[in-house]
Amino acid sequence: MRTALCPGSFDPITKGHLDIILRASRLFDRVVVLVSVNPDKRTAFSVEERVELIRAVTGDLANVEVDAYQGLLVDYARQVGATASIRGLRAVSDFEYEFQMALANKKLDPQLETIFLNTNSKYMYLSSSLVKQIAAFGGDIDDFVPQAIIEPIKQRLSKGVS
Ligand code: COD
Repeated sequence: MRTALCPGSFDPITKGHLDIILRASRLFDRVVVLVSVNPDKRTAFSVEERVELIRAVTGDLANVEVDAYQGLLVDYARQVGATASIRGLRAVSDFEYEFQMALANKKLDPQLETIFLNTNSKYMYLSSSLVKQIAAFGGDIDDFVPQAIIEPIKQRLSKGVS
């Protein structure tokens, strides 16, 4: 059985993330969406909230699981027998960061491959930060996050982004 990870902050999950998860689920037998710690980001949603939001929109994908982990990605990958980490690439601006991370992970564990899926052109501009900013100012996020989580996100962020 081939297992892949879709790691990220998912603060919160967007339609861009979901598109990558969906496509990964067609390529691998089992996909674990992993809420991980990015030390460079201060998150608005707790780990539990992010996991819950992802579960709410991936429940219909039979081979997709959601988990959270506080350590190194390579350690989690070994624990669950994952052979690939799937990352989404939006624009050239993503590349340097993604490339650095892929090379570091390869150094830490040569068995773990990083696979890049290009963004769906519909979601090229989309990021969690954009969603948080628009929702915090009462804007319409319907085009940016899946239907099932629009209200929870709006309610949570209407009091302002931390
Ligand atoms: N279209 C397509 N892909 C997208 C879109 C979009 N609109 N928006 C985001 N994505 C992609 C991102 O490019 C990324 O690949 C993925 O979705 C998740 O994005 P984020 O922003 O939620 O996640 P990041 O980049 O903050 O995740 C970084 C990790 C948390 C995975 C990283 O810091 C990590 O692995 N942490 C664990 C500790 C570790 O092992 N560190 C060493 C790494 S070298």
